[in-house]
Amino acid sequence: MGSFHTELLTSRIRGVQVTVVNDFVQAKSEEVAARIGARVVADPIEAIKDPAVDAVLLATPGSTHAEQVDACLDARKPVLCEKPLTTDVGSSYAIVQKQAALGVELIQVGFMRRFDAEYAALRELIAAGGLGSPLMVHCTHRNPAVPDHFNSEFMIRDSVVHEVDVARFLLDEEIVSVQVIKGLATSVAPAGTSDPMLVIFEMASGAIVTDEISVRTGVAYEVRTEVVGESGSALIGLDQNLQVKSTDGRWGGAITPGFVQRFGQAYAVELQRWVDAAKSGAIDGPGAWDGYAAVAVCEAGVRAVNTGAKVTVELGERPAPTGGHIAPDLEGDRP
Ligand code: ISE
Repeated sequence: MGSFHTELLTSRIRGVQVTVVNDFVQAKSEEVAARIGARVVADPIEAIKDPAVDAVLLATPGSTHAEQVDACLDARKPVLCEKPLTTDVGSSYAIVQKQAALGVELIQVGFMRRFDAEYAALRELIAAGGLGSPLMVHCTHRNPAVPDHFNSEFMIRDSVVHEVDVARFLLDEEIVSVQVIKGLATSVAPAGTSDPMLVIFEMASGAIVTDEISVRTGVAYEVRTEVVGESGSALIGLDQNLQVKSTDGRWGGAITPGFVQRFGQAYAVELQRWVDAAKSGAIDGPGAWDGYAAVAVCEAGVRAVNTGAKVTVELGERPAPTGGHIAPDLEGDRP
């Protein structure tokens, strides 16, 4: 993801220059830096503190996020942190509190689906009352293939986390409990991995969200969401690419192979808006609280997988929004 974002920042995003690259695989950072004319800084905290860095994009392993996001707060630099915010609820909440105490909003979490045109339109429709009160949301999340380390727990933390954020984004309320139903596993899943699973969220209003998560279908990247309201329903993610009808009497269309093809444009919108906001020391997207809530729901989801029980989501108190900005130390000669 780091080199994917670097590529995007360099080729498609206006008003930004990648000045410093860090990766725990040194050869990788050297290769990426050489391609885009950036400098390698071998230590991640030094890279964050580097004077040539005004804002930080973290696509490092989740287990390093707590320390690195903390360093961004200390340096008062806007940070776009790929999910998860951190790998445990305690450190995520500590970050929420630290940011609130600083009176700023510097942390954005990389839930790119919020920047997808279909998800944005669906949220607007719901907010405008176009479906009446939402009662149910049905999500389908299918990946064609994943590596073997994708066990049931990883499927919750890495894949279902997207529907956690989608549910909160679309319905604008918190998830209060999680339940996971494991059925018959596909024969291609490693022993002990429940693939597919049906995950059920209960929202604060009582609305229900279902999520079918399947990560080894061997077919395509399929992400669909249907919202059922009191006065209508709406569906996105039909994957209607080019449809072809030919003289041999056949018709068909291309399927979407992966998340880059499905959400590539959403990533570009996410990065452009983040860069624009970072110039005034702000964010423009899901913040630290959203990242923390997602970690808390996934934690409950993992307990639900392991126990078979319906698990309540416990959230700490939400700090009042500060809306504080930090004027970044932009040098005039950089874009
Ligand atoms: C991956 O990390 C993603 O973010 C993809 O969007 C998701 O479909 C996949 O399941 C995750 O592993």
